[in-house]
Amino acid sequence: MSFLAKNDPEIYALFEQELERQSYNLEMIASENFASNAVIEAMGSILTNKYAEGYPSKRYYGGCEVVDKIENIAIDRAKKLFNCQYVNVQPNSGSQANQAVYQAILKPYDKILGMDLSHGGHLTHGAKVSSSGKNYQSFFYGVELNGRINYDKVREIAKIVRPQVIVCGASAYPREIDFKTFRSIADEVGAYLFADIAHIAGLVAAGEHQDPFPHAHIVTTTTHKTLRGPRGGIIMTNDEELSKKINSAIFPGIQGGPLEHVIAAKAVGFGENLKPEWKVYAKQVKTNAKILADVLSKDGFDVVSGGTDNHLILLSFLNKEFSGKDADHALENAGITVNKNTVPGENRSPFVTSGIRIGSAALTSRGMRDKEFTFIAQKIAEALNNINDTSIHAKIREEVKELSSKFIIYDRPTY
Ligand code: DSN
Repeated sequence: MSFLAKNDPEIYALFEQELERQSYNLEMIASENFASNAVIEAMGSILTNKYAEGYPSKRYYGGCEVVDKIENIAIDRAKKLFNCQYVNVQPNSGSQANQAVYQAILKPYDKILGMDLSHGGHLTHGAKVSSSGKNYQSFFYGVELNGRINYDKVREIAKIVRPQVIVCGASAYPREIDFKTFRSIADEVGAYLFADIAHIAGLVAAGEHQDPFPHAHIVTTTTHKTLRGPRGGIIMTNDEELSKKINSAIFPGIQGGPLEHVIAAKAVGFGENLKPEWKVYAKQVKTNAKILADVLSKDGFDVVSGGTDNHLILLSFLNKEFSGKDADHALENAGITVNKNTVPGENRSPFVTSGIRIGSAALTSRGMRDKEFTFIAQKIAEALNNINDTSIHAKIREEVKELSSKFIIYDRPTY
């Protein structure tokens, strides 16, 4: 019997419920994935006991000789993976990584130009409700009605705003990000280029997406999305002066003791990303997303931008009677987990929306390929074409369970 089962049956029972949910539903939230047992083991480890404020060889506590080695391995692996010189692996999340970047390079009320949240950007790219929009003046570019960034328009806006930093990278953008063009815009207005590659990092690491280096001055990513590591963030740069400012911004700027157990798990995750199999995985993630786009557009659904270059697709229901919220709910009943999302030309509130975002990374980790993704796309279409028919949703839920049971990811409890 596990320690958890013995010591805390109440929490253990909920872990069992969550394992069941993750095992028998189809997880298609584009920012989620399934970390390996090795990553999970590293995260749930004795390293949680250690205080290590500071950086390797420059700590404020004794007894850091082992965590120093682990943190250095995480740093070295990330450097190799993303082809850069300086990495901070301590950010507890992507949001904290981004907050530290701003703290490193901006003064209060400096100007940020980022992608509008409702066009696929992120809260931390200047949204008014986030500290990035409260501590700094934020301005936005977006996508055209065709769902794509118009780089000429970004240039026009940048020339008017004259920001200190331009943020590129998105949470709900199905197309390749052109870092080179972004850098030319940043250079024209004398701004830093900051690339947040949280969503696409696993593809970048595999050479399946344009590399943000050498174009971006600073790059951040989370480690748990397409990278499939533990929940957390990292910050990268090739500029030594910037790296010093970033390190001070993380500690003592906004964080205290680093989560060395998570840093160990980041190292394990990066180790997996460096293996040749990773390239096969990332390629299949893209293939699977394309299958979703193809099947659903053939079925009459409006796939934003006409397809995808990465791990996600956006469906727009502006031409349908139902909303993103309705679609999210119907698919949830059918055992398929997605999230509602705003779409270009949005005319509903962010709580309702006219679209959904669907990702392929998590199910690809379970080993699902072309045949399964074709089937899943057909089931998504069937559920949406019968948006109010709960008996059809219940039937699909059974079919989803049957498929899922053939691709069990955690064959033994990992908690
Ligand atoms: N919340 C994440 C996403 O779903 O894209 C971004 O931080």
